[in-house]
Amino acid sequence: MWSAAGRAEEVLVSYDWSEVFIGVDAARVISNPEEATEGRRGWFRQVREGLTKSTKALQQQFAAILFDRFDDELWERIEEALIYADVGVDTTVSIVEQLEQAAEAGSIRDSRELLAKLREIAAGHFCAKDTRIDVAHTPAVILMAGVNGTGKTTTIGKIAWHLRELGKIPLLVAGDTFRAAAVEQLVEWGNRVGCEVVRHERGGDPGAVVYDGLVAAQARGADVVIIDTAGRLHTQVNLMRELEKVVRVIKKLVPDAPHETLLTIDATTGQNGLLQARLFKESVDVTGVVLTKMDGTAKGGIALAISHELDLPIKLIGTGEKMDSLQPFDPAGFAGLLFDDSLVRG
Ligand SMILES: Nc1nc2c(ncn2[C@@H]2O[C@H](COP(=O)(O)OP(=O)(O)O)[C@@H](O)[C@H]2O)c(=O)[nH]1
Ligand SMILES: [Mg+2]
Repeated sequence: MWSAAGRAEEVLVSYDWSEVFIGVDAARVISNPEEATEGRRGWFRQVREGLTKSTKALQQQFAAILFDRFDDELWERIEEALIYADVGVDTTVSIVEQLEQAAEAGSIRDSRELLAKLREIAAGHFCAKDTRIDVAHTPAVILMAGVNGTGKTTTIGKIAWHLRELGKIPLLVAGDTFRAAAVEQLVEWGNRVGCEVVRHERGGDPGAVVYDGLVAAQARGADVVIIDTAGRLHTQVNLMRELEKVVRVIKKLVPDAPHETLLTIDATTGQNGLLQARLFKESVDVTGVVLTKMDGTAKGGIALAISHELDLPIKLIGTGEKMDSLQPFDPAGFAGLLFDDSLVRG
């Protein structure tokens, strides 16, 4: 799907949104070819832009490092820089250990080679599971989970838009019945994308609306059902029970579903996002993470911590509030941009 190598400027990225999904026929892509080309170029530019704050912060950290000797002080400085970027202690220690071993083995001679090795090792720390989204079912069911404000509803709108572009018929289910505004927001996205939204009155039972949504999808031949859920954090236990109940309702109608349970994590919350992911993982079978608000954080390293420490693939990253501010995730491409050559001079 991707090829990414060497210096950031040389990273070759080619992708097609039909390759982001399992079960989407590339021949059905309805965007015009010029737009598709723009999309390919767009990944590199958008993710780099999204990582601007992270890169700047890392540049400052790396500027203070002298690369004249590969000694303990150097490894400590690099460790500090990675932890500062929210790569997480465990992941940082593992990466720097491998870097040290590579240096001892004589495969790193200067700062540029060190950075190239860092990119390679970091990319290898991302969870190796499939980053694609499985919609190869009729209907395919995607459950969206995550704490309030992390970007569930927005991400649903963005995914639905891409699916529509690819000729699929999405149907959205307003399972966050707790907040009236949440239902309105989903309905608005449905209007923008041009797809149906199944909703109940505010305060209703999420299980009931999910049930109705799946029945409607089957009756009307929708291809992909995307279910929004509530994310109240102050009632953690209730929230998890509610999610588990939603999953049980889904299984009654579509036994092998949900085919994807995507967890949205707000990248600006740093290590807190890691704690949230742990909690959700205990209750539901999370198949992947959508890391949102990448554009608003200097802590882009959190992507590594989440993926490595929780063994969860990051499937998408949010780089803004617009319809097309959603990007597929590529471990090598991402590591290439996070640790690009601007971190060292000369
Ligand atoms: N900058 C930025 N804002 C985002 C992104 N994703 C979501 N948002 C914004 O974050 C806020 C909360 O998003 P929402 O989808 O309502 O979160 P939910 O409560 O989990 O459904 C909204 O103002 C969104 O526009 C992103 O990738 N980047
Ligand atoms: Mg919402």
